[in-house]
Amino acid sequence: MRSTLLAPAVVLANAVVASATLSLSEICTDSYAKAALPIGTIDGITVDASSVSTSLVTNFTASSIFYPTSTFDYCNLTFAYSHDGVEGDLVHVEYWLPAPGKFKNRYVSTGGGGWAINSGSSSIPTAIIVDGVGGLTDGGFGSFNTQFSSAALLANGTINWQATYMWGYQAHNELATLGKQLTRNIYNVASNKKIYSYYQGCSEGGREGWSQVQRFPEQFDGVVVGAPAFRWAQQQTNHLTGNVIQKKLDYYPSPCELEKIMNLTIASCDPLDGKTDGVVARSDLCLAHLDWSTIEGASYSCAAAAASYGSSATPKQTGKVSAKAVELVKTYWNGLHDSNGDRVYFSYQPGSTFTDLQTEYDSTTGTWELDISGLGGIWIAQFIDYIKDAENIDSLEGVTYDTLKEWMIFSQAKYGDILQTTSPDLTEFQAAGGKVIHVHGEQDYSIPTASSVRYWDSVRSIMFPKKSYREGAAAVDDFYRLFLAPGCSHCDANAYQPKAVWPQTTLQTVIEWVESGKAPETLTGSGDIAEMCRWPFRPLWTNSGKTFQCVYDQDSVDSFTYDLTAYKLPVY
Ligand SMILES: *[C@@H]1O[C@H](CO)[C@@H](O)[C@H](O)[C@H]1NC(C)=O
Ligand SMILES: *[C@@H]1O[C@H](CO)[C@@H](O)[C@H](O)[C@H]1NC(C)=O
Ligand SMILES: *[C@@H]1O[C@H](CO)[C@@H](O)[C@H](O)[C@H]1NC(C)=O
Ligand SMILES: *[C@@H]1O[C@H](CO)[C@@H](O)[C@H](O)[C@H]1NC(C)=O
Ligand SMILES: [Ca+2]
Repeated sequence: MRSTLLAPAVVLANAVVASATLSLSEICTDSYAKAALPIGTIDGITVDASSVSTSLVTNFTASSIFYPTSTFDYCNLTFAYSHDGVEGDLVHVEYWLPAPGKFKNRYVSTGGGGWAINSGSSSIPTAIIVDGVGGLTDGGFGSFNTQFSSAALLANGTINWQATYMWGYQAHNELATLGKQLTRNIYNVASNKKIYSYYQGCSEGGREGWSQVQRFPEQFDGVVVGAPAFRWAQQQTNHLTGNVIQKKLDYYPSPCELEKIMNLTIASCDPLDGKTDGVVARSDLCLAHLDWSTIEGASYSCAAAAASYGSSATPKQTGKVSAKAVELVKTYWNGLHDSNGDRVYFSYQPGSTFTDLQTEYDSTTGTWELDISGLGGIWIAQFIDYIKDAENIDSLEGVTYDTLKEWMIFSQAKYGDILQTTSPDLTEFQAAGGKVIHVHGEQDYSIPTASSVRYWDSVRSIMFPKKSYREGAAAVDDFYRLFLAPGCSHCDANAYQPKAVWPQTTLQTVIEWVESGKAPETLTGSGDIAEMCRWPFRPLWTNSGKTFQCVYDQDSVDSFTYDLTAYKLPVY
């Protein structure tokens, strides 16, 4: 009797290497890692055991707006795998491991930004900070530093579908599936014990998070997404809208004239939220009540600036804000319409920087000229014109509002199932108990804030079609909460609205929601912006800026809600 009980215990003690009694340096060896590889976890991929590499990093200090500053030790474990039958395929994954004594049964995938599928060592620390294993992938694009845009086309100019699917959603699904099994093996977590899994990412990283929630409802228990670059076909192409308006109006403002308009917009709209603190917390009220008479004709002056990395020298700029500049900005904020006057897309909120309207100084002619947005241009050049490694399109000759609409419709038709990332039916994710916290800066200059509101509203109306707006909103609250961060720019605070704060402990908040059932009513900020309201509630100070409330305001909801009448098919 005794011996039969003892025997398996002994076997277990020998086989199990990891436990809280081991040190970080004991688990951070190539041989320990090799024994823990998630081999056989995913059919059709082969893990290359010889590729394993481990390195112990001590006293690493990580600091970001996305997590509290922290100094810690971790083990950097990397390995490579390939998809069987795909020629030349090699995907590198990197996992950061906390000390066994700190590990709390958590795994956290992290995403990229722009055309990168990972953020190097800047996002992944969030995992160690919550006592979990962190993961990032290179998507199979070549190396951890290779962007998807370098791998998107094959040498003969055809789309690299393998890379495109990896970018769209496949690489992240593999990263997390392998990462969870690796975590279980490394820390010897019993098979009946849950490993909580999380995701955090902003911008493209936000889109990557949604790509998983929409397709793999059981992959993550909690997801933190910021300003997602989803509704891809519209989002990428829309970066060119400002340039096409400039061409149509034949007006190319100096950066100083645009900055002056922004500064005056901020000054004029700051108090509308009930508190004059330099933050435009109610850009909806700004849109409705902006005092243009304070803007047109205002004098501006900016000193000459020397050339610096990434920007050429600019001359001293002085003048008065022109009627043409005002018309340009009004048209820009009104959003893209086709030649029938039907709405194709929407714009950024007033108060944000005019990034898509930036011009370039030509020192030979002494004039400001068209500077085509590379964010929009690269999409058209590579995915519609099939020019390998192109960074932008050469010109906007002959490009009209209708062309932009056609590019959006074509992009959605050709790449929609891979890249659009706006599937609104999250029924299975909700049923699996998943939770999402979604944050978007209200003064985002690169991804319209209304883009996130639109997706939230698509989820509400598709999942709860029989409920009223407010009942539907309450139903969505059960598993998905959207917060607009007052004054914040694109996945960041805001140099022009210094009191704006990006919420820094959102991963901790979603962990509390998942593991302790504490759903966040508001998100924690700091200083004047101590709390951030969840949509559709809106911030409002009363009592001369002394009392803060999150209020329901139908005009505000209407202001963020657009009817995209230019399309026959739904655009979620
Ligand atoms: C890490 O920092 C602490 C405190 O500054 C120091 O005592 C320790 O020696 C450092 N460890 C290593 C390995 O550098
Ligand atoms: C982790 O190790 C891999 C492989 O040696 C290396 O390429 C990568 O840069 C390392 N990551 C960090 C953050 O040091
Ligand atoms: C382009 O190159 C790929 C990879 O070599 C090949 O599979 C494909 O058939 C080529 N397509 C054309 C149109 O040449
Ligand atoms: C706009 O305001 C910032 C301070 O937020 C200031 O540094 C800048 O000079 C102003 N720009 C113009 C054109 O007045
Ligand atoms: Ca304010």
